[in-house]
Amino acid sequence: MTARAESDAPMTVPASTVPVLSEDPFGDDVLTDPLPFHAALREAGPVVRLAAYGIWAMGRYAEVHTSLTDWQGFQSAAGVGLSDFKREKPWRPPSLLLEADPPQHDAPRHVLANVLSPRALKKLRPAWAADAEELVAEVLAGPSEFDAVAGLAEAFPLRVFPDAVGLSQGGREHLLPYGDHVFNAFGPVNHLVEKGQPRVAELGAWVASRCTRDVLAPEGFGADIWAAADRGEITPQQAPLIVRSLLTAGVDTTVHALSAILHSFAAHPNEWTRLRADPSLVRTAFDEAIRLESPVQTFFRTTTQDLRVAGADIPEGEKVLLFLGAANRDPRRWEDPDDFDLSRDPSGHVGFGMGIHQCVGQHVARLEAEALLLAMIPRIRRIELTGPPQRHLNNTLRAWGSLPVRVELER
Ligand code: PQS
Repeated sequence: MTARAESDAPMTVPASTVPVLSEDPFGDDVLTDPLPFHAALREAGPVVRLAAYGIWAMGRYAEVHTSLTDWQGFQSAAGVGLSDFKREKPWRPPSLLLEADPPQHDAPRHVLANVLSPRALKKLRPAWAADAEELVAEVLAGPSEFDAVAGLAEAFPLRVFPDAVGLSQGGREHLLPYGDHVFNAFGPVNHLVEKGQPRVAELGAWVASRCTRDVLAPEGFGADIWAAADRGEITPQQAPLIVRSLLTAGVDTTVHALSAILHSFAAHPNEWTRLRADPSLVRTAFDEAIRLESPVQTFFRTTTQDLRVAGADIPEGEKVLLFLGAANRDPRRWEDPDDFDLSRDPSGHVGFGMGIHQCVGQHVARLEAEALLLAMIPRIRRIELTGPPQRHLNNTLRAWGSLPVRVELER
C-alpha cells in the first residue's frame, strides 16, 4: 500500500488499495492444504500483494484467465518462477517453450504441438490400451489393498511415456526426481529446493545427455523433434532443449494428474459407478479431476509494462503469481466448486493454463488417463480409500505421496 499522506493527495482517484496477505503460499501448511489460503486469496480481492515475497497474486477465475491470455502484458521470458531472469541467472538454460515469448516461442511450440497432436498420438492408443490392461491385471493379481500412487499413477506413465519419447533404458529412475526439483525450483529457495540441490548437477547432466539424436530411438517423440530440425522448422541447437521439455514436464505432471483422478473416484464411489455405466465420461472425468485438484497449482508471469487489472495498478517488471488451483474452484465461475461431479462441464478450467502457452502435452496426459481408466472400468466394481492419502510437498505441484485404496473386483 502507498504511504502517501492524505493531505498531499490531490483530488484524483484514491491511491489503489490493494489488499496485502502475509501468509507464505509456499509454506508447508499451505502446500499441505492450500484450500483455506485459496479462499482467503479470492475473498481478499481480484489482485492481491503477497508480503512474504513482495509480489502480486491473483486467485479469481476471471483475472487469472485474463492474465494467462495476455502474453503481451504478462511475459514468460523473465521466467515463470519467482526468480526474475532479467536480474538473476537461471539455474538451467531456459526452456524454449515455457520460458519464452513470441516470436522466439513460435517455432518450438509449433513443432511440439505437431509432435504431440491428437492426430500424431492416434497410433499410440492401441499399444497404450494394451499396456494399461497389462498393468491393471498385474496390480489386481496382488492384494486388494494397495497404494494407487506407486501401483498405478507412477507405474503407468513410467511404463509408456519414456518409450514413447524414445528414451534410452538406463537412468530412468532420474526422471521423477529431476521433475520434482524443476517444479520446486519455480518457487522460492525454501527447504524443498534445498533438498534437491545436492543432486541437481547430476540429474541435469543426465537429462541433457539423453536429448541428443544419437541416444534417442529411431522412432518416437524425440526422433520426431529431430526430424523437424532436419526440415528446418527448428535449428539443430534447439532440438535437444525441446526434447528436454518432454522429459521435464511429461512425467511428474501426469503422475500427479493420474493420482488426482484415482483419488477423485476413490473419494466419490458413486461417480465411479456412473463412469462404469457410461465410459464415454472418461474425458469429462479427466478434466473434472484436473479442475478440482489442479496438479499444477501456480506459476508466475512478469509484467512487461504498467498494467491496470481490475482497478489495481501493477508496475512494469513485477512478478505476478497466478493461482490456477484457486481459479479452478472460484465460486464466481463454478457451481459447487468443491464437488467432483461428472455431470458438470469442466471445460474452461485453467488447470492446463490458457492462451499461447496452454499445456502442449495435454493430449498425452488425456490419452494416459483414458487408457488407464478404460482398463480399470470393466475389472473394478468399486474403489475406496482405506486411509488418509499422503501428500508429497512440492512448490508447484499438488503432489501425492501415497493413496491407500481397496478395490472390489468384478467377478
Ligand atoms: C517445461 C515446460 C512446462 C519445460 C509450470 C511449469 C511447467 C506447468 C507449470 C513446465 C515446466 C517445464 N508446466 O519446457 O522444460
